[in-house]
Amino acid sequence: MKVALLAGGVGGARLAHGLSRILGSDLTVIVNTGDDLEHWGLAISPDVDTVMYTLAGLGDAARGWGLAGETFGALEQMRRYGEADWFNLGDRDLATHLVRTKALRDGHKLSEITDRMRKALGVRSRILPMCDEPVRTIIDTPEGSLPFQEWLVRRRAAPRVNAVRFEGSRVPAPGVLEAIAEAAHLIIAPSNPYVSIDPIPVSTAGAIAVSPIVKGEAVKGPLARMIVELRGEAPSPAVIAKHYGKLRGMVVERGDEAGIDVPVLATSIVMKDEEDRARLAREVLDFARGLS
Ligand code: FO1
Repeated sequence: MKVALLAGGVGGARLAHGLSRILGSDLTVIVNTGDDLEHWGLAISPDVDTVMYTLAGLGDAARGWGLAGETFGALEQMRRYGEADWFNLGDRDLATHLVRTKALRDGHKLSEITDRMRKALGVRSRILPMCDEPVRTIIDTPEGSLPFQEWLVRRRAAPRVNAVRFEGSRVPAPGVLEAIAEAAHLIIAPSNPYVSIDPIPVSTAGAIAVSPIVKGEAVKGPLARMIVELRGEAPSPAVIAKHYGKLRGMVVERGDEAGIDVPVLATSIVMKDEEDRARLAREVLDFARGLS
């Protein structure tokens, strides 16, 4: 049974990991690249890397991004040179960005490079960046427009969000539309809808979404505040369901079912460890099968 998963960073990677353990090569993860940036002259794709490292079992579980056991000697040296030190690129993580930057410079596509890298790391599931051409998520704030990572990491998501927009031509990378067409189920990971899923240029109609909101709070990141600032509503899975529209089903935390007008699976959706990831993935797949 083939499955396509739309995913952003940390929450997306955790569900992807659970699904990957069950589905192996039958899973395609379509990953947001709106968070990408150029830093120290290198092409960085944080969400692609978070998914790739997590599926390879190499990710830092506590942080959710970067590699486990990472060191930051290069960052320290860059600081001594007076270079930007607000984005924490680890020493081994740098290898990924060096390989990607060189391959892009040699004319290869981001989707090809990602495929080569995930295979080198022993990842059986396919990881597809949403687009090959650069896309940049821009956060409009009262202090001006900020590229996503500058808003999230450099400014610690402090400036109020007036609007989210995307720069660059959002053409799906080769394989993205085919993977969705071939999939028995399209699943939306518990990622931020505004900055992780909306940038992905595919229809979410007929998808099954896993809520990134639990008991009024975001599982991770600034989503709860963004819902208030962008929509003027209290954060809830119902707001997420309404945002996507035309879902086939929604997976929420027990007790969070109110106001959702599509079939709901209410279970425990916070993924604290690998067992949680595998159990939630199994439940989501069973729910999806039951809806077909
Ligand atoms: N997140 C942070 O909060 N601070 C960082 O310094 C940081 C560095 C970083 C480096 C590589 C990478 O792949 C991810 C990194 N992230 C960092 C995570 C990233 O900013 C976000 O979690 C995602 O873009 C949101 O999905």
